[in-house]
Amino acid sequence: MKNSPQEEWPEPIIRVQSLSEACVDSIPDRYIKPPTDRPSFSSSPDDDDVVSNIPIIDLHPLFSASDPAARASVLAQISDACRDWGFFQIVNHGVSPELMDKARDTWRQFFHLPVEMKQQYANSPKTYEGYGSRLGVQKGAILDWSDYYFLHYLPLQLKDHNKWPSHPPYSREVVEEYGREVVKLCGRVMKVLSVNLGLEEDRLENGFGGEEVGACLRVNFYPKCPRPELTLGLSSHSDPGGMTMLLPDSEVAGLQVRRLDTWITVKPARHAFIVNIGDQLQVLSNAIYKSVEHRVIVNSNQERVSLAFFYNPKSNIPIEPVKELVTPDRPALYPPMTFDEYRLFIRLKGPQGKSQVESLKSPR
Ligand SMILES: O=C(O)CCC(=O)C(=O)O
Repeated sequence: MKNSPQEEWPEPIIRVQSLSEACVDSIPDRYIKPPTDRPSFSSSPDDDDVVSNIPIIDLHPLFSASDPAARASVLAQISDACRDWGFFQIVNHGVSPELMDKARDTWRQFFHLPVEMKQQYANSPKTYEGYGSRLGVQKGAILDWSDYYFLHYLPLQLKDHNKWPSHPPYSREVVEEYGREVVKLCGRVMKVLSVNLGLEEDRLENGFGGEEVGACLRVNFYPKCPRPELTLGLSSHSDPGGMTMLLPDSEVAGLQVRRLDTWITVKPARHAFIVNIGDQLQVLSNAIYKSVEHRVIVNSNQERVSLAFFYNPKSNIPIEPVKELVTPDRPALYPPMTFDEYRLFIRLKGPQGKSQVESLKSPR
C-alpha cells in the first residue's frame, strides 16, 4: 500500500465515554452498523450454554517437571487449537493473578480520570500511540463503541515512558512489570507453537526477528451502550500482528470469535489469558495456523476493559512462510511483506474482517 499514515484524524474525535454519559436511549448514527454486522441477542442465557467455548488449556505440565505424557497432551491441545480455532484460553500460565488484576484495575482507573488528563495523551493516526477513539482514517466511516490506549513495549527504541500515562501514579511501573511477564510468557508459547510445527523451538521467534521482536499494548475501554443491539465495541477483524495475549474483563463478557457462520461468545476462565494467532503467524506457518476473525459486543449495564498485548515481528524484515513448511504440495501461500507495510492496512481502513490476509494469498 502506497499511502503513508496521515498526521490528523479526518474528523474531530469524540470520546465514546462522553457519548455514553450523554446518551440515554439512543446512539449517534455514526455508530449504527449495517444490519448484517449487528450482533444477535436472540439467544437466551440457556441457549448460550449450548454454544461451546473456545478450548481452555492448563499449562501447568509444561512449566513443571511433570510426566512426559501430560506434557505431550498439552502440546497436542495447543496444536489442535492453533490449527482449528485460532483461539484458546490458558490457565496456570505463570503470570501472577495479582499482577493481572492490578494491570486491569490501573487501566480502569485511567479511563475514569477527568477527560482533560486523558486528553494530554490524545493520539494521531501517524503512530496511534496514546489515547484514541477510532481505528482507520476513512472519512465518514461507521465507528466502533470504544476508546483505547495504545503504547509500545518493544523494541526498546520505541518504548517511551513519556507516552505512557503517568496517572494513576504507579501506572508506568505496573505496565513495565506486566509487559515483562507477558513478553516472557509469549516467548514460551512461541516455542510450543514452533515445536508443534515440527520446527526447532526458536524457529518462529527467529522468523520474527529474534531479539528484536516487537510488542505493544492496546487497552480497550467499552463504555455502557444504550443500544448494544445496533453497534459493536470492536468490528470484526483478525489481528495483523503475530500473537495476541488478551487479558479480558474479569466480570463482563464481550469477545466473540467466528466459528464457521456463527459467533461464539467467549466465557473467560478465571485469571486466564486468551491467546490468538495473528496474521503474521498464519503467514509464517503457511496457513497451518489460523488467524481467526473476532469482534466485541457491548452492553447497556456494564462497561468493559480488556488488555490486548500484541507480540509482533520486527517491523522492517520480510515475513513469509518458513522454508521448512513450503513443499511442492504446499507452495508458499503468501509473498514476503514487512509488518510495517502490512499494518498500514488496518491503520488506514480500520477493522475489515479477514480481508487483508485473504487478499494476499497467491492464486494456486
Ligand atoms: O476486547 C476484547 O476482548 C478483544 C480486543 C481485540 O480484539 C483487540 O484489541 O484486537
